[in-house]
Amino acid sequence: MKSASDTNYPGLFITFEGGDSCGKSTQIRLTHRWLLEQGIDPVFTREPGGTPLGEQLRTLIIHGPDDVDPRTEALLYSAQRAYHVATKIRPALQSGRVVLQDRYLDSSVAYQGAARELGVEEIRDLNIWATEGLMPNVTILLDLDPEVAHSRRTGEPDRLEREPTEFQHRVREQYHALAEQFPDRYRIIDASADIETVQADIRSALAPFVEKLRATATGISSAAASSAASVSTTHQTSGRIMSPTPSIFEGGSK
Ligand code: ATM
Repeated sequence: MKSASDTNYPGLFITFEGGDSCGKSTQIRLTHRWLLEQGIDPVFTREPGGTPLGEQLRTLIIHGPDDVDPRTEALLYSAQRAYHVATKIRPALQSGRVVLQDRYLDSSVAYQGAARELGVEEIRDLNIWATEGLMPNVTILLDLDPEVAHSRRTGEPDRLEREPTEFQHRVREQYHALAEQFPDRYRIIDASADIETVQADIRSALAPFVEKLRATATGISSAAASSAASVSTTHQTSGRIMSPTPSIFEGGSK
């Protein structure tokens, strides 16, 4: 078992969190584009999902039967996460890649631990076991009042979106508690602003991490695409290996 909070890897692990309909998918895509423009080619992935097995579990969890009980749900989330970490996230971080991820362990703490009332500590411990303690370097929290989020929602609600607004309030409160507990890791972004403002705030929050990456990894090209053309093999710099091959969305489409 690795330590309870493992950030001891050469890569950079960025996660996005937030309640339903907070604009997360749009913002993470814009962030992906920005990173590519910076010459950083991230592994772009998501939970639930991120692997073929994870995507199958995603369908089962989100669109599965209504009688899936909270403990089963929590175990399915942690199972897909264990596999995702073991086969994709940890190897990428160990090889020096940047991982840009839509939701991680904190989603389980907020949704299953707090909102489903299974216990924040129990769910945290379950997921630390599942991931051997692998933690992000930075977590972007897109913070939005659940009432505002509800008014933004379009289309048929899925199983979790059918939960009452009270459920979403518990999710939000738990995210705030996590942000307070881990101020070094969390960056709270006001998601009620327009898309451009939210994206600008995210970029400002991530800029120091990108700067640090630049400082330790020489040879990052101005664009990942030109990197692909100009570098024939992966190159290691100060413990970070920047892949020369730009990946598109490696976690399946949303
Ligand atoms: P996205 O819509 O952000 O892809 O997330 C799918 C749902 O999965 C989301 N709720 N809704 N609707 C949050 C939920 N979820 C959990 O409940 N626990 C978890 O660990 C994860 C990763 C997601």
